[in-house]
Amino acid sequence: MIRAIMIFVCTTFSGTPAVAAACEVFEHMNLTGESMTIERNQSLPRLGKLNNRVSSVKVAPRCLMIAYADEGYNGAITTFGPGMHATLPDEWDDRMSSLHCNCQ
Ligand SMILES: [Ca+2]
Repeated sequence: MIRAIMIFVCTTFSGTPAVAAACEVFEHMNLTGESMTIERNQSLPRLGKLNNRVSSVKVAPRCLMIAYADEGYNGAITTFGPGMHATLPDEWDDRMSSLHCNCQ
């Protein structure tokens, strides 16, 4: 029993990067497909290969993703708080073009 717990603890922590990405965007829903990571307090004025293709996002604790419909932080704006956003609202699916990842 103790051995089983030790294995569980080791695999749990070894699977966690020392510094997790502050914000991540994904091509498909449920955090799948191509992805891009954004470090804490970094911004992307354009999303490149994922421009108008983001369908789910993940935000680390104490971080906030501010997303824009157009490149260069223009157009419609929305925010995503900490956690996994397995799907985006209809008006944001495949529309995101720039973002900030602000962390405390
Ligand atoms: Ca767009």
